[in-house]
Amino acid sequence: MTDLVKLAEIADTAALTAKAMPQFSDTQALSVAEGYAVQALSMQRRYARGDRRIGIKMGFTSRAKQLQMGLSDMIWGRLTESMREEEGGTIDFGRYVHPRVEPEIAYLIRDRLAGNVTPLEAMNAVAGVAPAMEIIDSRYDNFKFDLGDVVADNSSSSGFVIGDWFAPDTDVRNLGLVMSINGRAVAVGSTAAILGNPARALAAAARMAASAGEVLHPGDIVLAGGATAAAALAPGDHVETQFQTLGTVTFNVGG
Ligand code: OOG
Ligand code: MG
Repeated sequence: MTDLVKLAEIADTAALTAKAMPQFSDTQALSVAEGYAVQALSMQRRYARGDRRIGIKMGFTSRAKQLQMGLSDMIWGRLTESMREEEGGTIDFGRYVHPRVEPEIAYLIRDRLAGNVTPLEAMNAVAGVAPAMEIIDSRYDNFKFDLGDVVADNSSSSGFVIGDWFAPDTDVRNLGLVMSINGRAVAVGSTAAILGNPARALAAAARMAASAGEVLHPGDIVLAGGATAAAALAPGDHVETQFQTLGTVTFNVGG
């Protein structure tokens, strides 16, 4: 029998020490359900050290992300306080294994959301929307994994940067965006790449989290998923994403 508690400890240690680990599926395949069980157990270890869950991130909500990673099922992970990086600030490269960045849309929850809701119902429970970037970091060697692996690794959740908050009725269905590193465009796309409308990812977050008995609480953040493929980060990088009508989100990578 697969020792899920042991795998959770391995995943937690890899994230805590920023050291890559072999894929779990190299030795024994994990089902997606087992992956979520490992994720929950490893996050319990993190919370026990004083970190706090502050939201949910969705993954593989765009074709660009699915194609880049070769996986096509939507996944979710837990965001914690310690993953929040300051907009315009400098991230510590040493906290990450092989980080990548991707443009996203963030939602701030105003009213409790649990279970099956429509995108419209989900939008009506929101206090604000913001342009954002997620800093993903697989803890697996070579950033390679199957579905069970990545879910067990908290869906590569590692860091995120959020720009200015806008009113909840701000139209973010189809906004052009350009992500640049050191002034060179590395990804160009639209928020429409996120399930045709990022509000669908918000509804999916409420639904998928509920399958683990979790609800979206007032004050929680939801990341809707990368709109484009992710780009690798290196020490010294300056990262900037311009979002049509929502302004710019930036951060630097420390050496
Ligand atoms: C998995 C996480 C996917 C997204 O926005 O699609 C994700 C990964 O690509 O490492 O965060
Ligand atoms: Mg993402």
